[in-house]
Amino acid sequence: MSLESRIIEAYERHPFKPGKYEYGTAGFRMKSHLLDSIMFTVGLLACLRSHADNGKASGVMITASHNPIEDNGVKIVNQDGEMLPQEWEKYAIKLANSSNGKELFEAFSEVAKETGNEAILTDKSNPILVYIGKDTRPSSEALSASVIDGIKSLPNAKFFDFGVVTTPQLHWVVWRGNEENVQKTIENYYESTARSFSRLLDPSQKSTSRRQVFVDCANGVGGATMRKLEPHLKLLDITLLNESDLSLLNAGCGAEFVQKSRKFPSNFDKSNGTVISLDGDADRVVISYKKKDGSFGLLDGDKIATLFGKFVAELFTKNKLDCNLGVVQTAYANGASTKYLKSVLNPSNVACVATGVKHLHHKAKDFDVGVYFEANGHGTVTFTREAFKSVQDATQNVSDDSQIRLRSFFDLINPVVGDAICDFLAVEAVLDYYGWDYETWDNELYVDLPSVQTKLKVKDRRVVVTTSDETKVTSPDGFQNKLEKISAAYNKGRSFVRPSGTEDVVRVYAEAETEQEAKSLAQDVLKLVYDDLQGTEQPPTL
Ligand code: G16
Repeated sequence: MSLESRIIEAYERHPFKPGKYEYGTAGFRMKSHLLDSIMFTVGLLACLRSHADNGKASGVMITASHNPIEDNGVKIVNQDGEMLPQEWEKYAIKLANSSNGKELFEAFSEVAKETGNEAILTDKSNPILVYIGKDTRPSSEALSASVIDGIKSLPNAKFFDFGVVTTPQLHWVVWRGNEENVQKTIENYYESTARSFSRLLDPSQKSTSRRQVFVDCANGVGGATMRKLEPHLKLLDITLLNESDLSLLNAGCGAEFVQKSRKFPSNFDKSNGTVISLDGDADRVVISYKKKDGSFGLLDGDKIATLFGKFVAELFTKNKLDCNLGVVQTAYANGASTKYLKSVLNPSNVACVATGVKHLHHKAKDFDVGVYFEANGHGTVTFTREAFKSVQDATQNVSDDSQIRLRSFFDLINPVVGDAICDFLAVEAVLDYYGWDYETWDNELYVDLPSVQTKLKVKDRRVVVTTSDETKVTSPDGFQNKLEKISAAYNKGRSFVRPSGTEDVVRVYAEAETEQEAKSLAQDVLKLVYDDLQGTEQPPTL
């Protein structure tokens, strides 16, 4: 059978649902019943990525992360373990919007030709390999089967199904497997993570004491991973919360809930002090704790970025290593964190880009070592091969703890994608290094300006157009002026609005000198959004 007939026949089993599908902030994401045909086309595109790299594995992760249970989504993992290159997103969109098999085959052929992969259309000997992972949502199994159907329509394509894994685990096996030219197992991920963590926390390997931690798994896929990793983490005494009740996925728990609502996750007894919250697919982490005065404290992505930045800068200096260190944030970064970073780094090494880890990751790679975090806890540390080599060279004849720590930090961090588990383990070890508790960490570097994040449904969120760093609205006309006037009425007032890339809402951010002012500013901006952007629900009362 010709390739054309194979694709047409197989695509018939995955009927296209009319719509206009976009590869958004985090891939394709929507109500799960709309995704069947899209998954099939993603299988094809992942094959093209692998083909473009002589059969190195690409990856497909099925998850909708922080979204509600009825949603699902898919992200394509590049052969280097990072996200799909942005210049390929238009190809993903083109395939996903093909309304029948003939159109899909034509689109596939055009993309193959345009990307120099014409041989995939005729030659059956070129190797193609795709790794697949999925979260625990009820719709994920069938959607994963649709991806596999897409892959199977190419006669020589092979795939390996890793089953239920976190998003960062799938990125890790793609990255490390291709780098070392062997297929990695998820067991390798556990061993490597636990080994580097134990050396980072306890370089002399003499400790017998265990740090107590509570981990809120958002009832997402991180629960299963933490359960398997836990026996390897001998220096931690871990209690898992919200581990696997799918009916409560991301509901009242998890990083998104804790960061946006400024509340402890459900099932956490605050007399225990501190809780680490993962999001639904374990690529984000925030920490909440009870302050000495009894109030709620949040340690978000900005706090993690500044902690990691400080640690790396100091250990590089201590080990006499030179490094161009940069930190990348988004408009959501608390103004106080940006001010602090600009005071300790060259201000041009503190960048602000649009929301979406793909933008931060890309920018971070401009630096030898790039620390990037969204305030919502999504982030990691990237480093060049040269920077990693200089760390390896400097720590070859390991003679002191700081050398072991520096090396272990770079071994633990997952440089290809934000990994909530590696990030929180690194936080635990770095805090131990400084001898800080969570509250000391919170107050030591800078104190957050009070801020509020909220959202509103409007008639069409796409009418909102912003500047590339999302700090200002450029359309509709006059909206930005009104926003600035409202913000100027508050001490240290700053606010912005942007259309979400993962939900059908406009997001609102506001910060000001006091909590009261931040809330009031957010309330005023919500009203402006409601009035000027045709809100379709009443603004929440903050
Ligand atoms: C995704 C993206 C993040 C982004 C978040 C919210 O996270 O990967 O970079 O911050 O959505 O995006 P938006 O405000 O555009 O809806 P996740 O964890 O849901 O994959």
